[in-house]
Amino acid sequence: MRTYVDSVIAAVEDKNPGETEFLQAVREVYPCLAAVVDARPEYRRAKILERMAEPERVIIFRVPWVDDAGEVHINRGFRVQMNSAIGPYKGGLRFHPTVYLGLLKFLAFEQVFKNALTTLPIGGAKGGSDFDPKHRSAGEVRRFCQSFMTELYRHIGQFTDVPAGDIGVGAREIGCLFGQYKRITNQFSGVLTGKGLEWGGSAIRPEATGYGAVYFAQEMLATRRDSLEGKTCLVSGSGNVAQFTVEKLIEVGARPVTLSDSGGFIHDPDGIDREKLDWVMELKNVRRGRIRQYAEQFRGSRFVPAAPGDSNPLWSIPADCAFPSATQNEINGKDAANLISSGVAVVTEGANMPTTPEGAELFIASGILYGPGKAANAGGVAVSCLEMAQDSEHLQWSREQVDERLRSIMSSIHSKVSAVAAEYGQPGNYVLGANIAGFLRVATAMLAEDVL
Ligand code: NDP
Ligand code: 2IT
Repeated sequence: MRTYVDSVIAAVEDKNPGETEFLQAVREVYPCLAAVVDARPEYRRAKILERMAEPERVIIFRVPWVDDAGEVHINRGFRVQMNSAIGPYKGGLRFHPTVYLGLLKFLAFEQVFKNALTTLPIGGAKGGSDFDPKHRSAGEVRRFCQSFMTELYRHIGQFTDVPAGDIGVGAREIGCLFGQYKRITNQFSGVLTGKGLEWGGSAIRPEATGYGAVYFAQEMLATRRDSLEGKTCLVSGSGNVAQFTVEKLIEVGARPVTLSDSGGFIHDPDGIDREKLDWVMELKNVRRGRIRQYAEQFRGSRFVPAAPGDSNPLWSIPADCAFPSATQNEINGKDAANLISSGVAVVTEGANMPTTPEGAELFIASGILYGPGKAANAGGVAVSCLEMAQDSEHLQWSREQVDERLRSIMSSIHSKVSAVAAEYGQPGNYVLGANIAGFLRVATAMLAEDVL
């Protein structure tokens, strides 16, 4: 028999054809909510599930800019303002050629639940552009960012919508975007997070997603009286999240052995130590090079180029823990099976939805510790909200203060998600716990605000 949740999902599918990742995210979250909506008819009457799958507002705009050779380019800009029930819209901007509406709707949808889990007052949004910053000069990136903000500025604000970084948007891009916002509005406000320390940023914001993912893994391991010390860890990506995941792993005595980018991955069985990580940070953040150069630099490591196939050999390397930190759907069913059979006991998602539905099902069924992105990578947006708090009071907190709050937020997320999973009869199922806990907070606010 078709259930109420099935019929909501079918309606979302009908209404959003071709939005593959958005539909994947809805199909992952909504079945977890069946018991909740069955027990609480008021959610069904108010059509909370139907509303949550429809963005409050989507802005799509033209972004014209001129390259170094004088050629005009037209990109498409987006902001998906998904849900403001518990706070101003909040979520990153992604600049990547794969960006389209369906991708940003998935990210905005996930962000709503994630932000609710942080315990802080932030709604959910995501935005970006199909602009590819790779191989573009600093001047081209600046001109693109200025053009992008020249339209976006009228839709955002410190009490309305506060964007931040995501793939392809780091400190350099946030700087250009902030400079243009200030120039147009004549306001120095907390309209963006991820700002530099000297101009309204927060300590630990660059580190927060990676550190938070490691803190979440520690919380999960602690339930089995275990720790990260001495554990071999697979990390994918080599951008913001991957770099600070590796930094924290080194600090807690674990042994990260891989990093990747879209060209392939490196495996360093001796472990990526502090000195090697500093080299990677310089390579990626200053020289903007490729991860394959690592294998030319450090003896004993090897580079495996990305190749089409039914699995990624990165996930077949024997290890104790995996921290996928590159992009969506980077672990498929076969990869998940390989990870489980080679003995991985912990998977902590630094990226958003890095595991396909088949992979996630295998992780859950296997009983390993599996921390889904909306819980495990919430440290980034949580510290973004702490940046908003500091901007509002025109003060700056110390590194120690912010790190302490980040630890305590990750611990609260872990306790809440565990408790809710147990309450709904599936102890240890962090996917179920995260989806229900995030939903309950937003749904309660939506009912109370009663916007009809
Ligand atoms: P960066 O742009 O700093 O790094 C992204 C990394 O992932 C790069 O190494 C990039 O390689 C690789 N990558 C990106 N797309 C692909 C792809 N299609 N195939 C293979 N590799 C790819 O981004 P972040 O580190 O900020 O983001 C990584 C993940 O973490 C994303 O899923 C993001 O949504 C998520 N996240 C980020 C947060 C943040 O605070 N920044 C917070 C929470 C989640 P290449 O350079 O070759 O493209
Ligand atoms: O996916 C995410 O949580 C982010 N890219 C960070 C969002 C933010 O507003 O800090």
